Amino acid sequence: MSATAQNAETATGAGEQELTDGFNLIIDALKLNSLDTIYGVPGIPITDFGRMAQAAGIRVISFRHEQNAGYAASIAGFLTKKPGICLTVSAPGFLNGLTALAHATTNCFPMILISGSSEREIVDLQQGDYEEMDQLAIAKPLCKAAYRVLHAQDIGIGIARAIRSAVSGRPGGVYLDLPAKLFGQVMNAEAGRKSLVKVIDPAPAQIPAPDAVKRALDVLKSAKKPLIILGKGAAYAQADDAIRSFVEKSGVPFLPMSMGKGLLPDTHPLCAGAARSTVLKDSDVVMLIGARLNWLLSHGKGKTWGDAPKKFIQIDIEPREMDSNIEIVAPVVGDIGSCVQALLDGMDTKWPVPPADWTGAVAKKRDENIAKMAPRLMNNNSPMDYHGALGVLRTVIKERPDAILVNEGANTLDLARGIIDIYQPRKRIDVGTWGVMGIGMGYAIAAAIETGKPVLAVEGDSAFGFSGMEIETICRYKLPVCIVIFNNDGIYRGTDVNKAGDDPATTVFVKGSRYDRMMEAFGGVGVNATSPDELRRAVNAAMDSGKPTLINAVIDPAAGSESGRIGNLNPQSALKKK
Ligand code: OXT
Ligand code: ADP
Ligand code: MG
Repeated sequence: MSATAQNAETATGAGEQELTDGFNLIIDALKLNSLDTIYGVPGIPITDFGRMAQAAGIRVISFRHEQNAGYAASIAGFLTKKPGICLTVSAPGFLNGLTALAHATTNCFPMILISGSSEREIVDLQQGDYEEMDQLAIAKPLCKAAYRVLHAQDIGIGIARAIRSAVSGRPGGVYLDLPAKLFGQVMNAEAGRKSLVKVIDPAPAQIPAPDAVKRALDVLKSAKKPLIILGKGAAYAQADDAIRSFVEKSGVPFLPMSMGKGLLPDTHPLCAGAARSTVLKDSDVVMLIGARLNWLLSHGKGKTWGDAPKKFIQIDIEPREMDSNIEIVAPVVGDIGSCVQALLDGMDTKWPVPPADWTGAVAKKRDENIAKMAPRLMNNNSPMDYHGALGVLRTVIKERPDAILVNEGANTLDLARGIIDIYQPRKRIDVGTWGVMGIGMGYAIAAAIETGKPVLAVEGDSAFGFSGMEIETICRYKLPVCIVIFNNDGIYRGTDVNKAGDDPATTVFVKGSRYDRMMEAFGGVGVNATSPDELRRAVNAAMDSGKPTLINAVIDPAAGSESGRIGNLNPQSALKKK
């Protein structure tokens, strides 16, 4: 039964017209568009809305902080290609959700932040309403689109616009402002039903121009040392079979970006993940599929890319992405599914495999790097180092390739990215384009809710702190999430000393903290693991049982390096006192 019909039973008396209101119309509009999960934090003016949505069959996941609910919504968008919905109260709740909305936009994830707000008349005259703030104006520069609905009859259109804006073209974050008064506005139920919009074909296929496809194939065919880079846009596109066929048919080595891992398994013979520096430097033609030439790819220039001339082919839905950093000789604008299919269709049966000296050199470098790493992953040191602990987790994922890996931290992130092989698409989710700390628990919750698969969250102790309170949410909803905290007593390392006074150094935490005990406070399983063997036993038990578990993995405080693998980005003062 629709929420409107349910409500109508109470609103209709003999001879009265059937009525609906803002609450019910929003719920009906979401359901009509199969938006069946909301991540949020209740409070004025949306408390009753959350209750009513839950009663109407929408899954409403209540968090402890809006930022985490927002990150959950953002990754739900990435995993499902439907906009993730985050619901917040006005001003402070809205602002807490805004970081995640900006994050979704930056990462090209579809998300809608729906926030209650104060009354326009009072806000615009700045008369000091409860939680007064001009939220629409603040959200606008941080998202793809922002809308406000003032009248109940516009709710259907408002939500339709928000959905279409979030998922069409380059996906992103959308803000929807719903002033408190809107929720209670009453209107005729039949007119209300008619005002709702089911969005038809919200993300229409964008077919690439045949000329552009031919140009791209010609450039690729001419290459002596070709490389394909698969980014998180390729993972988002859910064109998994076409992408795999294209890579295999072309015979070109591929380099997955962090969240592009698993589109083809990291163990695939064409995977060049373990020969990253070599392929970036030595390749002559690079085809980017759903990856931007931003800082993560050194903007396509500089010593990372070597001195030899290089040609770039780029496949992206956003035309303005082309030439953003350097010249793209073969831009292919369209959705990745359509583009890759067109490329496949355009490859004749006699497509030449790349020269064997190139593919052989890539494979040799990759195998050398993997062999060099292998013994380090097998150590059983206590306290653990990153390699010993990650060697264990690598096996856990190998044995459970459908589990989702959430990963944040600095060393914990950078080393896990290289060491833990991923075997299926969209199974690794992490800090993304901003390298942001705090996505951990929100991502873990949404991954479990949206996919029903077990989740392994590998967290630096600092990273975990940004969203740690949500372990209560994980226990409350009984989610199959196993959190492993790489506890090295601090940010990057736990060894810094403040020589100027009694305060601790800026990068260190309480030594020997027992994060596992936090989990026990909420009825979850907490384990303190001091060796790889203990870690293996604890993670396997958690993944097998599906019980919410937090493992405090004790890591040598001296094991990490400043900022992990991006220490080069830290500015240094020439005047700093030693
Ligand atoms: O080819 P070469 O020889 O170069 O070798 C490469 C690969 O070929 C090889 N490789 C392999 N070898 C063998 N086997 C296998 N399987 C294999 N796979 C790969 O390994 C090397 C490296 O490969 P990789 O990683 O692919 O290559 P590289 O060169 O590193 O790639 C470059 C990048 C840029 C693409 C990559 O480094 C990358 O993706 N980096 C992302 C980095 C990032 O986003 N970091 C997070 C931000 S750091 C910092 O900002 C932090 N803060 C500040 C802060 C943030 N971020 N947010 C907020 C809201 N507030 C504050 C904080 C607070 S981090 C942080 C907390 C840190 O402390 P924690 O306690 O949480 O964590 P710990 O550090 O553990 O203590
Ligand atoms: P990574 O960080 O993995 O390198 P980026 O976030 O930089 O990936 O790039 C993702 C790119 O994918 C963006 O430029 C975005 O426009 C593009 N994109 C996202 N979805 C699609 C799609 N369905 N079709 C084509 N391009 C897409
Ligand atoms: Mg740490």
